[in-house]
Amino acid sequence: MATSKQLQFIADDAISLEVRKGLGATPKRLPAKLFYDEIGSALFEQITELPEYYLTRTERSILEGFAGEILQQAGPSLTLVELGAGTASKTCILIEELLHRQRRALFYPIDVSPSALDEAMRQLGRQFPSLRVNPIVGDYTGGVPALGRISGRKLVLYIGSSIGNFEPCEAIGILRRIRRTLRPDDALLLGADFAKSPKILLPAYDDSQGVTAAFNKNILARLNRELDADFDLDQFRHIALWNRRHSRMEIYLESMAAQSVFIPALDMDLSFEPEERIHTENSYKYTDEMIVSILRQSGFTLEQTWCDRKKWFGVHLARV
Ligand code: AVJ
Repeated sequence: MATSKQLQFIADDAISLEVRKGLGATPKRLPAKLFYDEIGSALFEQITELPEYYLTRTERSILEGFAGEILQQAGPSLTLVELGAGTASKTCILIEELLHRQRRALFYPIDVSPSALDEAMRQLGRQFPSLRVNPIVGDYTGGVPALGRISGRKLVLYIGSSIGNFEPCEAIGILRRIRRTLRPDDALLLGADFAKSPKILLPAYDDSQGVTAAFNKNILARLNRELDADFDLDQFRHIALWNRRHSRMEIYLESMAAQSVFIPALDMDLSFEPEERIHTENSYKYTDEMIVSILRQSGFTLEQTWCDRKKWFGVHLARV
């Protein structure tokens, strides 16, 4: 008979369930959102400053160049909402321009990370005294009903190319749920990375300093920290591939040997063959047609696109 001492506690929180499902599957996978613990978020910040990672700086330059046009197109008297705002570092560009056009403004940053929202509050409060910030802690992928209760014209920002981490059908689901909270005058501003040569894409996801490799491996380090697992990080290598058929970058962790790993919190034994991979991320790269298609299928119409001169990154304004 089992005594209470022999009964093990098996973790059953949301993360544990997803890890169990992903690492129990063939081929093995882990959800990309697991990247973003405190260490992973800091590593991502570092990625955005790498010479090879053009996305963040290209999107920022588009916002800097076209903030006036974007707000003009969105319409007068705007309230800003940002999905996955993080510390809202690129949003400042739009807020600054907005406060040239109207005396005061409201901003609803939405993010799963309370600490990121605190940081956004501090920064924005200091920089823009006439901005009222109402942070919302939560996951926007299931929709944010509270947005439906905001009065006045909204511009919903979904920038940063986060949409690229979702399968197109999931992206449509997310956009649909957002659309339900919008009225006819409201608009969506969607930032997405364009499909381009793998000569540009591959280094962006496999940089020479190894920051992206560290970002990817942090997911295993996190399982070691949080679930007491014994992944040997030196026995896995970071792999980035361009999948042309699906128009996406794919990120993997590849086992460098036959090895076994134990995850005590899940009471889970894993074995890896040499070169066996864990799929950790897809990053979809959109063509104009794909953008039009996901917007249309989620009930939006594309009104205008702004991009950089090389057409590496696009910022799209859509309406219900
Ligand atoms: C935060 C989803 C936009 O896909 O480019 C960066 C994450 N992964 N390097 C992206 C990421 C590897 C990033 N997004």
